[in-house]
Parts: sequence; C-alpha cells; structure tokens
Amino acid sequence: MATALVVSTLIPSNAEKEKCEATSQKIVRPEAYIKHPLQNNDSSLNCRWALWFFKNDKSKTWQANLRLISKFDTVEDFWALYNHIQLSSNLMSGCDYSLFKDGIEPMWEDERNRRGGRWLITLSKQQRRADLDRFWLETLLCLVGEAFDDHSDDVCGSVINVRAKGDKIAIWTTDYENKEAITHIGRVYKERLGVPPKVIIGYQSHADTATKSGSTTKNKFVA
Ligand code: MGP
Repeated sequence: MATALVVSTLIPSNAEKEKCEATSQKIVRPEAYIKHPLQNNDSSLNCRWALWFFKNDKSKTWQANLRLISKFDTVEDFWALYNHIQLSSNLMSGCDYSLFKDGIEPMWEDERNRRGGRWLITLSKQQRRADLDRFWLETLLCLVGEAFDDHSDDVCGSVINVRAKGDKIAIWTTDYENKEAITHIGRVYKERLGVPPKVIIGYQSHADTATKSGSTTKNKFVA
C-alpha cells in the first residue's frame, strides 16, 4: 500500500507543541486493516472468484445439483472460506467443488466454456490419501494467484470430482484452439503440482467430453 494514513490528535498550543505533535501522531498502516485484493489480469472481469459445490442427487438434474457456496475477492476471504469448508478427501463420492471466475458458471454451457476445455489430472484411488487435498489447494492457489502470467486470462476455473472410481482435478480454459495459452498453462500447472515429467497429462475439449461414447476422451494437447 502506497501511503500511510496519519491520524493526529488535538494538541494544546504551548512550548512543547512540536515535540508533542511528533509523539502524539499515530501512524496507521493500511496493511493493518485493509484486506489484500486478489489480482486479475482479465479486464473484462473483476478479481472476484466463486466457489461452487455439487452433490449428486439422482432425483434432480445435473444443473439443479450445483450450488454456489460463496464469492471472495481478497486473500483473507479466500483463506477464511478454505479453512471453513470440508477437505475434498472428506467429501462423499459424487461431490465436486468448482472455483470459477465470478460471472462464469462451472458448466460446459457457459459462453466462456462452450469452446473451451480442461487440463485433466486423474488420480489413482491411493492418491486420495497422498495427493488429493494438496493438489486441490495448489490448483486453487494457481488460480487465485494468477500463476499463468498473461495466459491466466484464458483460465475459467477449476473443478475437483470426488469419485469412487478415481478422483479428478481439472483446470478449465476458455478456448481449446488457443495452443499457446493451453501449453503454457499445462506446463506451469504440471510443475506446480510436482507431477513427474514422465507422467503425461492431457487437455480435452468440453465438446469432446460432452459427446464421448467410451470412458476416455481424446487429448487435444499433452504436457
Ligand atoms: P462428471 O461429473 O464430469 O464426471 O460428469 P464423472 O461423474 O466422473 O463421470 P464420467 O462420465 O466422466 O465418467 C458426469 C455427468 O455429469 C456427465 O456425463 C453429464 O451428464 C453431467 N455433466 C457434467 N458436467 C461437467 C456437465 C456440464 O457442464 N453440463 C451439463 N449439462 N452436464 C454436465
């Protein structure tokens, strides 16, 4: 924060005025009480993020099972929310968390996701205990910390799927044809998670995921 606020108290006029003024002025640093805003390079959206929760209730449609939990736009409010909610590894199978830029719904149908795709991290069952929570936290920090430089603009959000068959974490980007942004994001993301170089992660378009017939979707990019 650039300038410190100076709060002065009324000083009686006397010989010691100057000395008194110096000692009675309190320097109040804005850092002490102003929360730290999250950065966002994207000029079309502000720096606010929204956390969503999905609970699988088979009597409802997919969209009806999706609920907004809360929005935040400061470092402090991010941690307050993160510390308040259940760790992913404690969620029931079938549940998701999604963190998306405010204004983008965590679904394929949103205008900013329609032509997009995702970097997908698939985890083995053993990784739920070893890696799931720290991978998800690192993913969140990549997003709110704008870890992908100028290409952070292409990021829409991230999703964690807690599933009995194996958990998944993904970063969703807005344009599956933006090779430069996608490859940069994939490279940085893999590094940040500490995924070994020999382990290959794939990027798939939502269009392919939504229309897939088998259990796998073809990769448009790999990292
Ligand atoms: P899922 O929850 O992403 O993965 O999609 P899961 O449960 O591991 O299943 P799998 O098919 O990947 O093995 C499960 C189903 O939820 C999809 O087949 C869709 O029917 C529905 N679904 C998921 N997403 C992300 C969307 C979405 O964005 N929009 C709509 N309309 N349905 C979705």
